[in-house]
Amino acid sequence: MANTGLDLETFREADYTEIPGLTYIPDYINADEQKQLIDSIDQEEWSIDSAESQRRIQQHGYRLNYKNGVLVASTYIGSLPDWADSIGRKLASDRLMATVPDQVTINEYLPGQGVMSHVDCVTCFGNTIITLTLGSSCVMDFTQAQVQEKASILLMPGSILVIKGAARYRWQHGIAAREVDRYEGREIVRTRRVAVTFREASFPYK
Ligand SMILES: O=C(O)CCC(=O)C(=O)O
Repeated sequence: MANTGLDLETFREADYTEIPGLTYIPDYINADEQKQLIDSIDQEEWSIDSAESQRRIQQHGYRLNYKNGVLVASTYIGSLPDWADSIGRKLASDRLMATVPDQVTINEYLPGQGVMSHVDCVTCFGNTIITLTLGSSCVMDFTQAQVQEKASILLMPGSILVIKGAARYRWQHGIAAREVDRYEGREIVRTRRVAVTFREASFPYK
């Protein structure tokens, strides 16, 4: 994929100022590419995340193994699929990520599914986490327990969310398990969402 020549200044202004380090970029991937990406993703093997959530996931690059929520091992499982590598290169050439990401986790959310509030593993991933939304929109919630603050952001299909700095390390992010989101007075019915999260695996877990 070509460098989109993003005007990063524009997006810096569009940062969610209440959460330093969070940048939302709509329409990063166009509708045709989104469809092609979902087709490519569905050709790969899915596995079940955990007995409780039953969410389907894929991991590429490195497979992270968790036991009771704690990272116990990371295994190199090969280079990223071409489509993921191509988006990863675009993220790096758009200067959204310092290096080309080498770990990709894909989460499938059917209506009613979500993900618990969490901070992405600090020791196993680099400073920047980028999540691409395909399929359905959804509302992601950011919470900061110490100051009891909460902010929600609507993620539209084709958008990316860049999470770094305080947004990465001080705030937790999660998605409520529900079928309809309420956002700025509107009700938005969820359909199937496929979220592709790009990360840099970091030593010693490489
Ligand atoms: O669904 C998303 O956009 C984010 C997924 C996520 O937080 C994770 O895989 O750790």
